Amino acid sequence: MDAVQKADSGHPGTPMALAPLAYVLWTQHLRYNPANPSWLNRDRFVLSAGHASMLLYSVLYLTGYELTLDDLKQFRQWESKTPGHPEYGYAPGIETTTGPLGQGVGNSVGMAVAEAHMGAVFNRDQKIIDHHVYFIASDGDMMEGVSHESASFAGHAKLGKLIGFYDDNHITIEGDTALTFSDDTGARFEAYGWHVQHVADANDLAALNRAIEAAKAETSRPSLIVIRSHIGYGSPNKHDTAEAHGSALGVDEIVLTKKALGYPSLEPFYVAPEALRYWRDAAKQRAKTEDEWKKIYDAYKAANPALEKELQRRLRGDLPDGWEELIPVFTAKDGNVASRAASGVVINAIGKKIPELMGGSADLASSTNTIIKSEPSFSAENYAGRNFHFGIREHGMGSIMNGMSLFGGIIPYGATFLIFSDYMRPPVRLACIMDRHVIYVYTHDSIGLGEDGPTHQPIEQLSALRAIPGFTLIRPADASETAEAWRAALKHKKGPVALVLTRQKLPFIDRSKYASASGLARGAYVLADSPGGVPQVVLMSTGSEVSLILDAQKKLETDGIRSRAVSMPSQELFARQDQAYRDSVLLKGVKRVAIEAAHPMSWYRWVGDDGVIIGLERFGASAPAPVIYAHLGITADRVIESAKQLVGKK
Ligand SMILES: Cc1ncc(C[n+]2csc(CCOP(=O)(O)OP(=O)(O)O)c2C)c(N)n1
Repeated sequence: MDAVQKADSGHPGTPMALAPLAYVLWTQHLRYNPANPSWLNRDRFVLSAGHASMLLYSVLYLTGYELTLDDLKQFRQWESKTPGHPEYGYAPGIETTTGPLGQGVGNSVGMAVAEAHMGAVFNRDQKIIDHHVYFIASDGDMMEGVSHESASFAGHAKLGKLIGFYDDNHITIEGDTALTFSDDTGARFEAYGWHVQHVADANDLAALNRAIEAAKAETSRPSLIVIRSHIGYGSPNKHDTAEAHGSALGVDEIVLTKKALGYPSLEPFYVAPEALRYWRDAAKQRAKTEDEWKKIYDAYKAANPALEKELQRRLRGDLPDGWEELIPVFTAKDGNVASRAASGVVINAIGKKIPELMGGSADLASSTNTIIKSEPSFSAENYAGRNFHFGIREHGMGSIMNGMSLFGGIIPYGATFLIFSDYMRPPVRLACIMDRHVIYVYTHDSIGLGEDGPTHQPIEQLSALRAIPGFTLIRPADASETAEAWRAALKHKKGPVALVLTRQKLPFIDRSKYASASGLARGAYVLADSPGGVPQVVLMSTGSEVSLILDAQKKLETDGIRSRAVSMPSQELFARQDQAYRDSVLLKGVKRVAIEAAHPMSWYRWVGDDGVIIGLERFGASAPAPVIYAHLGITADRVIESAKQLVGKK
């Protein structure tokens, strides 16, 4: 109440209502150690209802994490450890960034997947990975689709270590949930295959305890505990109102509330010393769970030294020695290859050597070429499997991937058609905010997919994804660049990388005549210059349209125009190069033409004021790919025409 009042913004009602739950969890159940917030076998706790952040911050302070009362007084202030919503990396004990409702549920499922997988791979006689993942979800979390997708997957995968609390308080921003929400949430989760319990009174500590004990005892199904609570509990005039959700209670109401609750002082931020001592003592007791675990870990290490080394390598995020030697080299013998097919070859070549590479697709494996052959699938029967079947749940896939990545030791990849990246954009954005090393494989990347038509043909997706801060998009031009794209994606540990790949075959680019595809690492590189001096025009492109600039370059040459062909598979990697390199590729003062079968928005920076962008500002069409390309003017002829105009030859 006091922190929200001081900030004059925030959400007091749910922290007030769920204080008893937090008390029971942190003093009696959670395995954690404030002195070592990131020990491997701690229980994970995710506050999916991220707006209730003050609940988590208060408990982290009370239990003795590195978060002081002064930090609580800095709630929602510039560069404080206590931003409006919990943000990963700001305060110890925050396991993930939450706030967009539903995401925390998906992240929790991902963490439970990782717990199950890493345990199956690394546990021996000693169970070094064996803990629970808890989350708190609000009405909003339960209404959002991503929680449905993730919960459905969790039930199917029988993730027995996952325990969720549903804060059933009947209040959202617009008022009573009766306005919009008639689901029987408990019954819905039962139908997903969860073990569901009800606690009728959020203040009934004994009932909460019993329910948590029963949830822990249930090992073959995830658990949901539906708790009837009253938002703003204790506030004489604001409890059970939407007002208590998202505004400070007001100084007078806080006084009334403290009196009503019998709080020992009216002084803001007062914490009774005996209460603080009680919490800190309880935390010390809980921290013993780490001491016990350390003994198990030491025995494990002594019995399995090589495996323990491997575990630590994975947790550090170091790639195994020698993996790059396995990246395939594509030659003329391979002929014309779709980049999705080349990607499948690369995944299979390197996948065996990189066990932390774990992923799959949203039911499109045969189209996205993302199966590692001869590896088993992750399933309730075999958590050690690495081929992942997310089901047709793109949003859940993105959110689960974030949870897997946050756990550590796993580089998750997830695939779908580029068009359906729209269905998973919220977790993609959060992966960027949290600098997660996750890899997206987005195939069927343009009108080049042909007959499936405009519903499946991405137009604005490339520019929209490129606009997310911290996102790295790579759209390779041929099989060789696809191999380099995987190299870059695995080495790029800070933030997600998307490989954007074609359905259709791409012409072979003869690297004995053109520059090596290793230039991809710098985002853009010169494929070739026309002979005879400084180029008069720079032609640039990505992916399937690179072959068009190479065709155009040849024709321009016969017409006496010198051009430079630049492959720019990643605008983001290129933007991170120094100015000198960028100038050496784009040649300051020389006019530029860019072509990409997508919305032109992201190209303006690169062509300059006097350049030309050949792109698409309309939806595609259902027809064979070459017909669509011709009708929509994504052609070498358009490049030639534009280049001639720019050099004044037309
Ligand atoms: C995806 C998403 N949509 C909308 C919001 C804005 N928002 C924050 S809390 C909330 C709903 C509040 O109701 P509930 O989830 O029951 O939380 P409580 O009132 O119990 O704190 C909304 C719509 C959001 N944070 N995330």
